[in-house]
Amino acid sequence: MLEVAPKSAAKPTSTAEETPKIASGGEINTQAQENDGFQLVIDALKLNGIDTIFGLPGIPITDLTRKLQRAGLRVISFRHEQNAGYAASIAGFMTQKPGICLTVSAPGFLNGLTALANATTNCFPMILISGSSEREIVDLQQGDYEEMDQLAIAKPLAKAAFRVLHAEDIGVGVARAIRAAVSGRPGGVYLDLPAKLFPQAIDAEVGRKSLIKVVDPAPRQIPAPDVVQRALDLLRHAKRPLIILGKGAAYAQADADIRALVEKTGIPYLPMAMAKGLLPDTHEQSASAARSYVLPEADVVMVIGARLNWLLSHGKGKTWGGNSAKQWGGQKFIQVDISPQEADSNVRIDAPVVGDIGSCVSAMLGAINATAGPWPAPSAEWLDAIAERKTKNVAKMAETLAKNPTPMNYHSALNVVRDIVKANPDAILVNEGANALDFTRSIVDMYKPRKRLDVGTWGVMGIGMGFSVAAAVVSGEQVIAIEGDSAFGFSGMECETICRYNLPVCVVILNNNGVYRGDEVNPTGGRDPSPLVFVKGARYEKLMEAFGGVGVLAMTPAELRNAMEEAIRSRAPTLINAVIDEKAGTESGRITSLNPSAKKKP
Ligand code: ADP
Ligand code: TZD
Repeated sequence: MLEVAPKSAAKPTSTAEETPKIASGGEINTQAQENDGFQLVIDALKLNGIDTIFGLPGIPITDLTRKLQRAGLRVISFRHEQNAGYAASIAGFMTQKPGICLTVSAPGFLNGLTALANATTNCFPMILISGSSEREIVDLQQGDYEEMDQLAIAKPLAKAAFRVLHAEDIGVGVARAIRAAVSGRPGGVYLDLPAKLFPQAIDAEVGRKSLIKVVDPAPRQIPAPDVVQRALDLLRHAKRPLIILGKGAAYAQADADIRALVEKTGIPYLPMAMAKGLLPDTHEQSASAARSYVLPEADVVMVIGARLNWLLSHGKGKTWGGNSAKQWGGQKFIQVDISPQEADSNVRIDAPVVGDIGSCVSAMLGAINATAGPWPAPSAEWLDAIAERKTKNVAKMAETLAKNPTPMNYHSALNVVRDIVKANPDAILVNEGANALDFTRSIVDMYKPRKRLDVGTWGVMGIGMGFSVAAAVVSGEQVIAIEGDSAFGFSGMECETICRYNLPVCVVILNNNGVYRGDEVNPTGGRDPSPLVFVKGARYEKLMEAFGGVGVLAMTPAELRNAMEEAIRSRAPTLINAVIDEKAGTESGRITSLNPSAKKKP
């Protein structure tokens, strides 16, 4: 865009061709005489096993993206930094390695910041690396191309924020960013790299010695035996025990031990949205289909890797059997979490177990196995009552799913998705929207851990295509993105990215012409449409076709099924515009009650 390179975009000391080559496999070249900031950043990342960067080039990091690619890293270049940021964050969730998002200064940085804040909120390990302007110009407010005090702005939204001013400190900066992102409760970290850092040349030997390969970036945190015993005593004497699994449990990758603990104790469990599939949703101990029964009825609840936040009604109130909105339901809680400050956030935690989930769950299993006699199975009365509700609700759902209305509704479309996911359990499901989210979560069973990626703690729209790209890049698996038409709009341009990298992503838009639904009208009769509706009959599928992918308009479940099967068979970038009834859907999906106007109603 700019003809003249601004001051801050200093020329590197070496041309692209002169850049020292890095040997593949995480090893750095030891032949170079001199190293510059570019090279040291690349070496520091590579040394720590970072092999993929999500970003968007421009001043002052354009050359960095080129050099990263030349050095053998995968650089996935997006159309908007927010989507690159979401991609990085979910790559972090899937791999336990910090996902890296690389942006330009000020506006690019700000575009990435939403994703960084979202990563911190969701406990996803991510590092936002942004080029920035020089301190002296920023501090004296002298004005520079895209000048901004980025470090100060990032700080309240990140778990940690660092700026590196000297090439000798790049190793330390990258190491600290990695440690901060993945140790303890994972989160988003900001790393500020001013333009002047990149061309700084230092002696190659000095540079190499300054780099740090982080040893044990996410140390195990082992709970004390008496803490484990206190939790097990409470659980053992429960009459109506319940286990809740959250996305922290999915993140921990302690899948076999978590399953063993659930099965050994025989306790019914509820998965939070992104913990679905940690045990298959079809597991007989899953209480998902009896959620509204088990929450108020349970007497002891063990929460593993989930916060008692709004998604769990803060552990109190009517959902939990309390008589009023804030009243405690009487349950006793065990909370397994890596953050020592999480306990008592909302209700009393009778037995906090602080540590990493892998260590905590294995310590519990060890203690159970070391105890004489079998674990007392939960009472038949409790299990039968749950089974009865489950059977009733599953039958009711089956009846609804079997209907075949014209036009399609959420249920008839998602009945197809449910079958396709069942037949392809390794596929990764990305999901956003309001009704499109709630119905997919409850209708589509997941069979394997970390296969469901969604809007998370903030219920944020816009994660769709960024998550899809990252999921496909990181895993190589088929991705199925189930999107509300509004939700899709936040990141839809990344269809080009999906096509450019030829990723096996099948996007299904549940298109009801608007936000929540599509039948609202302007009450004044004026010329503008309602703020909640979009162009009727929009042909979203043409967006994928525009970039060489496959677009399908699906009006019936049979057309949707054929198109999804073909997308999975071909692994071609595909967008299916699944047209559903514009009257289908309720305002805000299942969280209508959070609308201020809804609250006013008697
Ligand atoms: P959900 O949205 O599924 O309910 P949350 O994001 O609210 O889950 O909670 C996740 C919790 O998991 C956080 O409190 C976080 O500290 C915790 N956590 C994340 N990773 C680990 C880990 N490896 N070991 C223990 N706790 C973890
Ligand atoms: N902006 C952001 C970043 N996040 C949000 N959650 C919202 C706005 C508000 N919002 C929701 O909570 S859901 C939603 C919006 C705009 C879209 C719902 O419409 P949809 O899905 O078409 O995506 P359904 O299936 O029609 O409900």
